[in-house]
Amino acid sequence: MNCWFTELQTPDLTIGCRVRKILHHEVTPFQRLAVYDTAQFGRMLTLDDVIQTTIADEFVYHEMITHVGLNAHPNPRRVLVIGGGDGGAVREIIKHPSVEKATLVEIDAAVIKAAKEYLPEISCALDDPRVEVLVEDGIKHVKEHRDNYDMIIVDSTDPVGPAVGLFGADFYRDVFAALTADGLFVAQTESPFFNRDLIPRIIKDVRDIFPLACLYLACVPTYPGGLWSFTMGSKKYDPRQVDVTALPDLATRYYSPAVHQTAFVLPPFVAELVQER
Ligand code: SPD
Repeated sequence: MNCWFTELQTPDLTIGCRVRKILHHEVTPFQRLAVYDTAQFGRMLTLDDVIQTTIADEFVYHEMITHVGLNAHPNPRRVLVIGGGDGGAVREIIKHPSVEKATLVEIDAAVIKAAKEYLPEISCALDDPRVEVLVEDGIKHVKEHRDNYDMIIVDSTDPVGPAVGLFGADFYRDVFAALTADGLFVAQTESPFFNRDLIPRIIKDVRDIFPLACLYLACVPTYPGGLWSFTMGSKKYDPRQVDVTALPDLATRYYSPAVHQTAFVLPPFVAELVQER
């Protein structure tokens, strides 16, 4: 079969994956959702023809969006994930024994349903007793929950359509208010190659609101450019000051104590994006 999924990653760049089988396709109230079985990356979930997660490389993204922040906090008990309906972030969060409750707020129930059906390796923790799954708007949720979470993770789609509001200063202010006095948040913040206007704007907004703002990196092969950024805003703890010799063994494949440290080492072309202006 010569069938290809093609994502237009920038107006001038595509990634193509040979498709062995189209497993699912639907139009939800929010977006077009598809699950493909691809030759290179295995099963792959796309939203509006943008790759969200694949069986082959999801561990990089999900480990890095969770453990860096969770290990920067001495006792994260209540954790909120906004987006992330595939369940990958939640699966990683509950590896931390201190976590009493992980709340997932996903706007599109169809993402959760498709992940449970086609991506059980990723969604396997969604029925864990410590996990609460809410189908609602994450922006509204943070507005309505003050001083409630030790960590908030923004596991969003790209900043277009329904996710635009998750990349703005008003939202970061509500995230700040929803965090406890020593809380911190991490958001996926796109490609340092292709989002060179977005990242400095996010860092400035987070710096204006949180005492500490920093950026770290990981390599996600199916995302545009491969090199991916995460931005952290923290009220108290500096993830770069963690004693990595004391970190727990979390059974991870990308994240490790050494990676925790080196993720904050920014190549000069990325460092210039986060410079104070
Ligand atoms: N360019 C796609 C970026 C998608 C980031 N979020 C993915 C969600 C996986 N849980």
